[in-house]
Amino acid sequence: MQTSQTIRNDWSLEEINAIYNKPLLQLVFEAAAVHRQWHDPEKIQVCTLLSIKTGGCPEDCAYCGQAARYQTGISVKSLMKKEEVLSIAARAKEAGSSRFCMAAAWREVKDNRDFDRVLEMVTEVNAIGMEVCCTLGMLTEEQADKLQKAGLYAYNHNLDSSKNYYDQIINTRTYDDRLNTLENVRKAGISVCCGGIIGLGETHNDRIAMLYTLSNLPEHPESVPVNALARVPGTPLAYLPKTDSWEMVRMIATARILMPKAMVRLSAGRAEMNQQEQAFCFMAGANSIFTSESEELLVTPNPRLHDDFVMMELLGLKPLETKVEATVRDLCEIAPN
Ligand code: SAM
Ligand code: DTB
Ligand code: SF4
Repeated sequence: MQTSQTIRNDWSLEEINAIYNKPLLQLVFEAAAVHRQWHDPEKIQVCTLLSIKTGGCPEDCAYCGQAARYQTGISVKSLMKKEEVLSIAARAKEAGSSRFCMAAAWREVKDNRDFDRVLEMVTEVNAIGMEVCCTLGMLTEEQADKLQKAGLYAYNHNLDSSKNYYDQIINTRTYDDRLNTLENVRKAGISVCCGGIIGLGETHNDRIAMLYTLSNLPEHPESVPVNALARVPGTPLAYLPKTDSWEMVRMIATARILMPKAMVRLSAGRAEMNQQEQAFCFMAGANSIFTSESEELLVTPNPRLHDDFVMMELLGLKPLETKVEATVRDLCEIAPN
């Protein structure tokens, strides 16, 4: 039985392998116990995700609907206006979201007027009292510093897969580039959001190796998104089978045991899960979800906000740390049916 009174950064591959391969219900039971030691199991962090710059990305990430080189039929959009972003953030806050994550289909941040605009967005979303998160690609130390000074709370940059499998998925940058960006984010004093994707054709050992890298970082990420591949027609991975939800449950439970303090986020893949499958993920230690006003995560479908609130009400889950004095029932009314 795993109990975790302490945070460990010295997990061995053998230990992680043993946890990951436990009989599923025993694994969920142990993860649920760890979850209760470190978190309020009735609370879920609702993060609103917004694509502030969509498509046309020069990278070759084989899963991604926004890579310019794949014919995915999405409409490319340049960087949104600050005012538009702010009004979406304000509505998200009113609807009970405590974190606002702005995503851009960039390989890396460039020191130009677009970055200046993002810095202003960060400052102003922060000013309305939300945790501001960005995911903008690779960052230098100086850029991370600027974001921190502007009021950025967290930065999302995923490992995506294991170091070994990585080059089957992305060739336009390296695993070390990713680790370097994560280091720059840490050095700037920004909270780290870092996880990965399952269902890319990787083996169980690749998943274990990714969890090994994550859980042995000098400091665990404060937030760990676990994504199931959202299969986008036109991408090289479009024909892979749907990820079985039990695989998500196993991955989430293992992440919860290894990184007890982190927020573990049930991320891409929810659109293809029913309430029961998502409930099992929450039981296994997931305590955060992405929602969006547009019913799309970035360019793939995501559950409707109203349906998420209905699910939360049904499961007895409340949004974490919302400054709005609202019950989930009120929120169901805010999000139109
Ligand atoms: N362009 C930036 C970058 O790649 O760092 C930020 C946005 S990107 C959409 C952020 C993360 O979303 C990726 O690293 C990947 O883990 C995840 N992601 C992207 N497309 C996905 C898909 N089709 N299915 C599951 N996860 C996906
Ligand atoms: C993360 O780990 N998952 C989110 C967020 N970070 C930016 C994005 C998932 C994207 C899913 C596919 C899409 O809609 O493009
Ligand atoms: Fe570009 Fe990010 Fe998509 Fe990769 S995941 S293609 S870097 S938007």
